[in-house]
Amino acid sequence: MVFFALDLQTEKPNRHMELLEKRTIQYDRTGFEDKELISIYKALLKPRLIEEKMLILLRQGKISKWFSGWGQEGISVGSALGMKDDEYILPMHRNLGIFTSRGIPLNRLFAQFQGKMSGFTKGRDRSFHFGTNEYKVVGMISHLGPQLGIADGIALASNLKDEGKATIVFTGDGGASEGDFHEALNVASVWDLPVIFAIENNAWGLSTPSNEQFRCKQFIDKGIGYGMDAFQVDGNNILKVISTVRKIADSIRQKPRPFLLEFMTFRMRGHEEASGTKYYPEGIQDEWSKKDPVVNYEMFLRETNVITEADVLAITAEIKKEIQDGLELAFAEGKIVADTQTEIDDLFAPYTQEVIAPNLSKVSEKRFIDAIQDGLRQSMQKYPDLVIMGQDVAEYGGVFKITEGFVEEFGKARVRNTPICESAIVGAGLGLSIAGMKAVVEMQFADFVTCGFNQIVNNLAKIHWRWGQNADVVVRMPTGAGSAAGPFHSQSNEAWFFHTPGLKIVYPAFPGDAKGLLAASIEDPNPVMFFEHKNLYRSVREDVSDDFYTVEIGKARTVREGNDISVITYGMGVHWAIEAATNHPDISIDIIDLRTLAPLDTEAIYASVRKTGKVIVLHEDCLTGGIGGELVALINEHCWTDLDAPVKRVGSLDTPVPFTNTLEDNFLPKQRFFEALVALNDF
Ligand SMILES: Cc1ncc(C[n+]2csc(CCOP(=O)(O)OP(=O)(O)O)c2C)c(N)n1
Repeated sequence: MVFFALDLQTEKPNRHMELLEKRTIQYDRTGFEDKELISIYKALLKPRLIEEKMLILLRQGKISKWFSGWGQEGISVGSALGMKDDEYILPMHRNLGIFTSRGIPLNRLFAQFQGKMSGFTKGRDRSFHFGTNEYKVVGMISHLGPQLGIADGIALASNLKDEGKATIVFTGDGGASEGDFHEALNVASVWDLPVIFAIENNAWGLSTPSNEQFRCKQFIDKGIGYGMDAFQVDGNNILKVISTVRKIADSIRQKPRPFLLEFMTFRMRGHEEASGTKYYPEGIQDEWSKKDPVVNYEMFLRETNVITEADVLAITAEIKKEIQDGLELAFAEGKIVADTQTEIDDLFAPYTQEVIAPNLSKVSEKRFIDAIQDGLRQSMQKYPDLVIMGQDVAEYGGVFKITEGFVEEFGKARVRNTPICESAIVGAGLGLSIAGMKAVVEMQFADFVTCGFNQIVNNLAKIHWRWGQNADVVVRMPTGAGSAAGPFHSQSNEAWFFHTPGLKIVYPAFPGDAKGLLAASIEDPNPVMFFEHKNLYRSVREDVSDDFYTVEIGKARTVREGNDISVITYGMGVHWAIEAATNHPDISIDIIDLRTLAPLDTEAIYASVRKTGKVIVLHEDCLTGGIGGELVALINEHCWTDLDAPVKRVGSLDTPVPFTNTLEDNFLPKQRFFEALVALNDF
């Protein structure tokens, strides 16, 4: 039994006293000078020694959790050394060796593990869940698979800027079961993206063995299905890993395309330390310990006289000192003191919008849809780094024809038809942002956002708060009912995102606002969900400035002044309110069009309520859990002494959106709103 080279209780004996009797990994050192072989050894040994130390600290209760990479270091270190320093690596939870090989100072790494300020997430996220542009590392979120789509975006940026850079992204064999894996590989293949999809096949996903996870014999077989080349290598052979990654990266830098790279390996310890390894068959750890990547490599270097026993001891001592120094610094650092304002401020990348006023001497009548097209086109002209991605958006012009003619003007590289892969595409949008570009992602219908939901609420929304990376992505959401399109082409789902901190939500009701707010959303470096009611596309028109301009995000607008009742609403609700005001000239209605749901213009709401004392909060979304509930709560908290009647909430029925128009009319709140208005006026 050799796999515990270290006695975790006593910290003795040192692992170097327990080398294998016989080396089991064969190395080909062609092309590697002695000097490089030694520096590889140092890089390989470092994560092992860190892990030894972490396991001790864990047992001493000094750290709370540890995900082991023991036995898989060859993959992490070899991959990092195989890539160029200015190329992105997207690691997973067992890839300590990537972080160390990229030269991240250990005190910062340990501070990150301990939730200290000099880590990378201001104590907001744990372990390897962080990224750093300085070291070109984009860490994972717990959901595993979403990493893969982000790599697509980073690689797309390389192609668009003709940089000739490769990107490598990791997944485990278990994570490869997620839909994100399929989507990301598919997109990379169709778009010829220079991504190495590295699968660490360690045969277990937590406690689930491969035969309960997938039925393919080996992952490289999947390459054929995706139309990409695939290699399988012994992940425990560091030199093989380095030379393979180098070869593939070199090739895809010259001729961009994706590769699937399957690393065969084994996870020697539990999924995380607390979960143990009882499910492993008897003897399997002993068997794999003979293939230990660190011990074998060290034996090879000693057998070939590249290093001596004395070198090993000196190198070990040097790394241990570095670890100790790093730990001392991290432990000496005080705990983070919570500051609520900082926590809230860091949700978004700092940005002060400079509103560009419309040139009113040059206007023309535009439908809602024309205005959106205008805002999008002029933004494409203004920002050469802006990319539009969506299904059928290229030559076809999108199902609503908003991007008609865009390919001719901007080319197919920037107006990209996507496969039906919402998750990978939103992820790719984030990848573009990481690489310094801007993205507009069009959902063909807002309903389909469910397939990209995770990327939006967990990646776009949280990434700035977690590690300071902005997500410069606008997701366009053709939304709403009223055209007998049934339950899956009609939903209002803004409330899902309203509940998620870190997203801006814009929802215009008029062409002029739609154009200026879309342009403003694209200018904003933060993620924006941009809702466009489909039934407004061709039904409302007004004079709109022809030149580029923006409208302030976070500012409501009083559409009509009144003194009897406030109607606080947005989107289609604004038009119902105008209709009601026209039909009831006897009721003086103050109509507030919120225009932006997040951030919310609470002052405009309160000012209206204080004026009228009677309020209807109206939205097309279902009543329960809709944004109206939140608005009512705010009004009650802040304006209760001004109220002359209970605040009324009106929304759609709490059912899915029905297809046939009699049912749909019954579902929508318009009629109930008219009745509520009269009742409230009589109150
Ligand atoms: C979407 C999602 N489902 C489940 C989990 C819980 N989980 C975390 S790691 C893991 C196993 C992953 O296995 P694999 O991808 O093979 O990587 P390994 O841990 O073996 O390196 C599971 C089930 C998760 N983090 N995310």
